[in-house]
Amino acid sequence: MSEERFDLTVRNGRVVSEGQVLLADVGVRQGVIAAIGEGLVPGVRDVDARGRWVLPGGVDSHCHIEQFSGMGVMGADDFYSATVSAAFGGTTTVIPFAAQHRGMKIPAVLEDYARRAREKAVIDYGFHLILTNPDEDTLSRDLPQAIHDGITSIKVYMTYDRMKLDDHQLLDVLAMAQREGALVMVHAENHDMIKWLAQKLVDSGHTRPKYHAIAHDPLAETEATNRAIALGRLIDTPILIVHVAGGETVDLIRHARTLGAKVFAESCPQYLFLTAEDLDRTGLEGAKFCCSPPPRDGASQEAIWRGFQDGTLVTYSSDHAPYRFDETGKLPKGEKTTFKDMANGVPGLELRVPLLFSEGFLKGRLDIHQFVELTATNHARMYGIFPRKGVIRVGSDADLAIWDEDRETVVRHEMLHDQVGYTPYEGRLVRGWPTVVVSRGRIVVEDGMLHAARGTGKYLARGTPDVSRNAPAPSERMHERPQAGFIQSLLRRDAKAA
Ligand code: DUC
Ligand code: ZN
Ligand code: ZN
Repeated sequence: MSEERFDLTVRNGRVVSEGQVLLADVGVRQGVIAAIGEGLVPGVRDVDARGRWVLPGGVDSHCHIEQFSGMGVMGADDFYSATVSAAFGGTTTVIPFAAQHRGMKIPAVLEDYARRAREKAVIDYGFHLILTNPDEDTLSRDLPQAIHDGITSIKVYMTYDRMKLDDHQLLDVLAMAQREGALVMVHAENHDMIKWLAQKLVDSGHTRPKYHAIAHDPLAETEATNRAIALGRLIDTPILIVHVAGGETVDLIRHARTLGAKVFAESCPQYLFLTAEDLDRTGLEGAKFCCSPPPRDGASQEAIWRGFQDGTLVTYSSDHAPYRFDETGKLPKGEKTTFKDMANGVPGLELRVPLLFSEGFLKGRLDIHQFVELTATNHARMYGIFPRKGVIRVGSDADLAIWDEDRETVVRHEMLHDQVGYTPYEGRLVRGWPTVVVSRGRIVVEDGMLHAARGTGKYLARGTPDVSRNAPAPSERMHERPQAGFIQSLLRRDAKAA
């Protein structure tokens, strides 16, 4: 072993590394993990992690940062406040969205987000692209170029008037993703069911926040998810269903995977720790809990835990979409705001990992390896940044979070670092907290203090998503679709012509 000093040595921690727990030191040089072992030579900086967990820094692969919503509302956090907030909660990589709204050209959209993030981010980041206009030029030129530049995942919407793609367009996007090696993320809710119900509710004077959960009926989620899975299966292309909320949707995805469908899925803290009852608070308070799909009920929460436990759900993300409780966000029409007017979304970048550490790992619902996969490793694999991110391995970026499992925290918004002004988790007791957070070997947070400057996060040009590790296990229910080969030959012919 080299005797040359490390830049940083993290000593005597319980290091979680690729399915093992090691009582070991981690030595870091030039931002990269250079050694894992006992009795490593000192670092220029030595951090004592005795009695603490040393885990890969979290990767949050679904968050909206400094982004206009489909309704044209800007979120409360910019790339600085969002990434600071993420770092304080043990997350060292974020993958937010560069959002194309109708009429915008993709290269200009990407350039705009890249510039804003470059100036402000304190941790590393990539981008997914939100796609609303899959026309011929976009599919044949702009998207292949974006994918080549490291934007290797694309989010599409099946709902929202100004975002939604129809099934024909979804198939075009899936075929392009297959050709170019990208992953398609799907917001799956049936648009017409929601629109129809919402109109009936408003017409009959039911406008309070709790009716948001009624308009977004669980069946709207299940139907659209089923359809998205069928579209993916039709042309044998993987899809990832984002923000799964309902128990029936989890069951549907599990079933489709037993048939061999390449469907992957994500869920979020709001579907584990909130319910539709939270939307029924006094006055308009329930607006703070409004997101789409909405939180459901206790049975759905249990189904989501089961989905995380058995691998039906592969990533746990925040879907951080921070809208202030005022005219700029949740209450555009003040006291007269109806559930249809409110910006949809909840904050979660900072509390995402602490909530799962407390309620998942420390309460025995997940073991430490499942916890690490769900908060970091699976995101890195699914979005093409593994093994650079999401794992403690020699050669990987030194992105670490040192966790004190005994620390008890009562969540108060004042202790958080976002700009949204409230948290849906106010007053909750959380056990365990990341006391030191390291990004590429730099200590960015230590004992409640920030040590990173604006603009020090780096852009990650991502590689091809690797879905193989999270693919469904072979089962006797899997069956070949006899026509699948013929459909593939049609796609290959199109690819050649392109
Ligand atoms: N729903 C979305 O689709 N995006 C942002 C937040 C939300 O609630
Ligand atoms: Zn969405
Ligand atoms: Zn989202």
